[in-house]
Parts: sequence; C-alpha cells; structure tokens
Amino acid sequence: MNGAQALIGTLAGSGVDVCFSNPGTSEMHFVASLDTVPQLRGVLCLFEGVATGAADGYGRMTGRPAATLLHLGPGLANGLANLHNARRAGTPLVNVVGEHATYHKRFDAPLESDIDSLARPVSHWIRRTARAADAAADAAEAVAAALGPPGGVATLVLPADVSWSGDAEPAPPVPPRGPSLVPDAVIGEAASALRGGASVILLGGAALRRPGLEAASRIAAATGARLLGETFPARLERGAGLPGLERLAYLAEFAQAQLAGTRQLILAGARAPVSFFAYPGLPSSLVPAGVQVHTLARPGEDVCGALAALAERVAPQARPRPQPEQRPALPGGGLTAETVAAVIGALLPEGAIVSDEANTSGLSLPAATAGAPPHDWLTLTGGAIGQGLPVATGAAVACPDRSVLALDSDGSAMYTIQALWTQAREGLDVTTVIFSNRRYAILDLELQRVGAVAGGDAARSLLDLSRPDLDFAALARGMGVPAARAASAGEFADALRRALAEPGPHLIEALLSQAG
Ligand SMILES: Cc1ncc(C[n+]2csc(CCOP(=O)(O)OP(=O)(O)O)c2C)c(N)n1
Repeated sequence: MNGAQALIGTLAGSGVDVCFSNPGTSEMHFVASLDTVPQLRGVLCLFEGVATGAADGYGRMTGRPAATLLHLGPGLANGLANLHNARRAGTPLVNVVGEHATYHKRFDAPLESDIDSLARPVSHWIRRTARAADAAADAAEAVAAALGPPGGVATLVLPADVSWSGDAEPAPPVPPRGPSLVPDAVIGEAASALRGGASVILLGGAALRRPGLEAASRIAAATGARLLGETFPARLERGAGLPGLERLAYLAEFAQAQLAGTRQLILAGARAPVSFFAYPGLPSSLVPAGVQVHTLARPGEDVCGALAALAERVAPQARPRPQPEQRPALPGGGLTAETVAAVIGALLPEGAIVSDEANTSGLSLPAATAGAPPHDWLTLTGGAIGQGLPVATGAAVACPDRSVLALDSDGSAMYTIQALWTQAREGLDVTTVIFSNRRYAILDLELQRVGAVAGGDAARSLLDLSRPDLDFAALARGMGVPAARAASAGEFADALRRALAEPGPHLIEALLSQAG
C-alpha cells in the first residue's frame, strides 16, 4: 500500500466518511486511492472555502470530523476564512493539505509556500507527515486531535512523495477522550452564586443541545435565574417542546440592556461576553461593572453533565419549561425581511436544519420560528461571511433525511456561491433563500456606529450591491439548481412550499421591497 491508501483507509476506519475536496497535482495519489476505499466519499467543491465550510457544517451536525483535501498553501489560503469559523465553532475537522514532494521543496517551485504558517492560526493540531510509513498513524492521531475535546481543526500536511511511496498499512483508530468532568466544588460555587439572586446563566457550545437546555431550564424554573444563549452558536436545538432561549444580542447596546441588573453571571460552555467590535468611547467587555463572573464549564469540559449536576442540587423537583407550539400566520402583502421570516416560521418543516447567514435581514427570524417544530440553528460563529451556503451543504451531506434551509443575505452568498453546484452534483436537499436587499446593509449601520463621517457617494458605492443587480435565480440555474424569484409574501410562500416538497436543491431569491 502507498502512503495515500494507508492514510485514507485509516481515516475511514476512524469514522471519517466524507472528504470535501479541491485537489491538484500533489494530491493525485490521494484522489486515486478514493476508488480503493469506497467508505470515504469524495465530494468535489469548486472553491476551497466551500470545502472547508462544508466540513464545518458536517462536523457540527455529526460530532465527527469530515476531511478536506486542499492544494498546497494557496488552496489552504482560499479555505482559511471558513476554517476560522470552524475553529470558533469548535468543530472537529481533519484538514488535509497536499504539499510538494519532500525533495522538491528546496527548488522553490511556483506553488512553494509556508503551509505551516498559514495553517497555524486556525489549527489546534498540525503535523507534517515525513514518511509513507507514518501516514496512517498520523491520520489516526489527526482524527483524535480533531475530536478533542474540545473539537478543532487538525491539519495534516501530506507531501506528494509520502502519498506515492509504498510500504505503508492502515493504523487502528486512536480512542477518543471524553470531556473533562467539572469538579463538585465548581458546581457548589455555581449553586451559591445562584442563591445570590439576579443571576444570568450564559449557555454556549454543547449546552445548546436538548440535555443542556433542559437542565438549564430546570435551574431557571427553580431559582429565577435568567438564561441567555451565546450570540453566535455553532448549533442550537430549538423549537416547540424544547426550552426557548433568547440569545445575547449582536449590538453591544442591546446586549448591555439584556445584562442590566445582573449580579451573578454563570458561564456554561460560553465565553465571557465581549463587543463584536470596538466602538469609540464604548467598553469592549460586555460584563457590567460589579458583576461576579463564575465559570461552570469551559469549552472541552462536560457542560451538560455540570448543568445536570447543578440542576440536581438546586432544582431537584423542577421540570424544564418547553416552548409551546406556535407558528405565525402566513402573511400577505409585500416582501420584507419580516414577511419572509413569518413565511419561514409558518412553513419550517420538523427536523429542519437552518444555516443562518441572513445578517440584518435575519432579525425577525428567531421570534418567527421559536414555536416551529423542533429544528437546529447553525450560525456564523467566527464572523467571516461566506459560511452559510457551504455549512448548509455539509449539513445536508451529514443528514440526508432532513430538510436544510440556507438563509443567506446577498452579499454573504456571493463569497461562496459555488456551493450551489456541489448541492446539485450531490442531489442535496437544501433550500437556499437569498435575502436580496442589494446592499451591505450592516455596513451602512456600522459606518454611523463607529463615528465615521457620513458616507458620500464614494463611500456608499462600496456598500452598494447594485449596478449591476445580481440575478441569483440565473446564477443558481447556471449551476444546476432550480430557482424562483419572489417579490410578494404570497409568491415567496408558494415558492418555499414547492422547494420544500421537492427533493434536491432549490434557490429562492427574495426581492425585498425595503432594505433591512
Ligand atoms: C470574510 C469577511 N469579509 C468581509 C467582512 C465584512 N462584512 C461584514 S458584513 C458585510 C456585508 C454583509 O452584507 P450582506 O451579507 O448582504 O448582509 P446585510 O448586511 O445586507 O444584511 C461585510 C462585507 C466579513 N465579516 N467577513
């Protein structure tokens, strides 16, 4: 067996069953080996940012890493923004980067670059495989490193001659570690903090799945503590029958209002809240002065176990408070961000997975969908736009029996629009809704918030997506995805119903009649 065959066999044996790929010459032996290991499905992505974002979506939904296959430093660089989002999400991901043959590097051929320096900021584990005989063991370790906990991006740099040299064999999986248990004393401290009153429990990471939410809801019911979710969760389970959860607002002023009056802030899998950006004269930390911060569980610790133990201590009799089933009525009239949200709330299928990159057009979505049947909500964890369509693609590969909705604003969608082609090629059940406001609307707002001088024409033109107007329906059709345009709430509801009823990918361009 050559190194590539041993590596792929090991990945498959360690539970990696998909590789989102954009290969080049140095990866040809990896590509050839896919035919000898059918358990590893190669999925072609036409831009590396699609591959890395899809691997992120896959990992968020399965808890297992997908692999990527990227072409040397430039291929990796194209995929970095979504690796950054994956890192912030704590997603397990095995990032395979092809490299020149070991003896070829010193010739400084055109694609020669410093792969390790590009990979380091997004990777919590990096290895450069030196010999074919090491390829399998390195792959097994990469999977274990990706799984953590906490999960993260494990980058394996694979020289071409390591791939093509012989004398290798697959390695057994490295057993995964469980999360570290939270000591009893820490749970005791949180229990005392709750007795101090005016408490907020800020939930993040694994606490946003049903067991964590239900334990937290019991604690809230018994102690009067308020629950908040982190602003940009990797994966939030929500909908009717689950405890409802308000998320901390993106805008610092709103987040400050949500936290006003708090005396005890208990972090359960979430980081202490900070402002997304610095603004002249405003604080970076969103923890109000005088608030005591207690860490119940850090990322990588067993936050659900800690919340369950805390609930047993302070709320032994309490029951979780489920969100009642309640959908908005189908609206009529014009198409605005609000009417789109109401239609989505009215029609969201049970078990849907929503990849939310709607930005300013998404403000009404949480309320409109709160009482819809249970579903998962995936958000822009690292603030690097261009994540929504790739994450939806990976989620659909991970969960072929569930409907996936990508709710994307027009500016963000254009970064990685090629994801549509992969959805068509793989027959993925993804409905993409484009909120077409033809602006970088949030930057209009930020222009004022940072105190920049009110924009003139030159400034405005950098935030304006018209001239020419994008035609997303035509772009989608050009990549094999059936598409419709909707200009009224009724047209949008009809198009969404049809898209959800038919298998395979669809795109609906929502032509918003007013910005925002
Ligand atoms: C990778 C990356 N590049 C640039 C930005 C800066 N940025 C933040 S929001 C935004 C525009 C968003 O426009 P759109 O997706 O249409 O949403 P809208 O603001 O109109 O709701 C840009 C360019 C970013 N966050 N990430």
